[in-house]
Amino acid sequence: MRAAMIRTRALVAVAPLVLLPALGPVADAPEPVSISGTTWFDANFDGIRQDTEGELWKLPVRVERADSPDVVATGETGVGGRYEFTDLPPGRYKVIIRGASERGPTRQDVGDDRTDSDIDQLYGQSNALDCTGGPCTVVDGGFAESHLDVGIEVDPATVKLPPQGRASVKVTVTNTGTRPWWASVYLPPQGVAVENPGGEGWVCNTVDPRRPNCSRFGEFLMPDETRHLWFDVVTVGAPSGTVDVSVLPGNDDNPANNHGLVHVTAR
Ligand SMILES: [Ca+2]
Ligand SMILES: [Ca+2]
Repeated sequence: MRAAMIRTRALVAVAPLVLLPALGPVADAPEPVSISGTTWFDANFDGIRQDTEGELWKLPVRVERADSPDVVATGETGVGGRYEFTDLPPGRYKVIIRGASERGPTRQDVGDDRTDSDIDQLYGQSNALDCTGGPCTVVDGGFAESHLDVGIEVDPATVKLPPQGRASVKVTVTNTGTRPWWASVYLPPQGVAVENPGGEGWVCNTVDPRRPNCSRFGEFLMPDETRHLWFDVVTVGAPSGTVDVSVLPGNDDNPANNHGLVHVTAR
């Protein structure tokens, strides 16, 4: 049975009528617009609501102006995971839906607009909505279990070098979890040196040669996203050594893949 609709009253007053010159025709007042949607639990994190995936209640929802942080309406989801804001003045808006700490927004806009999620994974925020000419778009929000898992692979994992030799190592960093990750990779060498790290947006710091590290300032590694970086491993006297390439994200749910060890042996 279809659940009853919950109406959430907008907190903003309807814009006043615009008065035209006394002798001219009087314009119609702009029709108020409404924004509605449904929130649901994306159990399989595919960004699509299947019939078996239930609604989420009591999630905070707010409407802001598209081009500013001005909040024009707030509420929460109710029966059936529904929310609706009515009597909004025509304008350009965005919708922000908050999940609980253990759940974050699922993949955005993956397919059929009737069954997918319309908010981004970082902030739970919709794209800008053009509500200037009548009813506005439905904004649905899917939320998935929060799961952080970043993994490292190194290639090659074994390097044979002569004294003063040099070889390039490729590092593959992949986010296989459901949460965006603010990425940092550490490249501490033992018995060898790490030089020239970088690539694909990584900004690397080699000031301390014992602890080179690379980060992606201002850019998250999103779920399913892979980024590579490269560095040179250089023998510096010792016949062998290692580089323990690692990611150290807080609360990684699968730390087993957080390291990629490069073995350097003498040729
Ligand atoms: Ca799903
Ligand atoms: Ca991991």
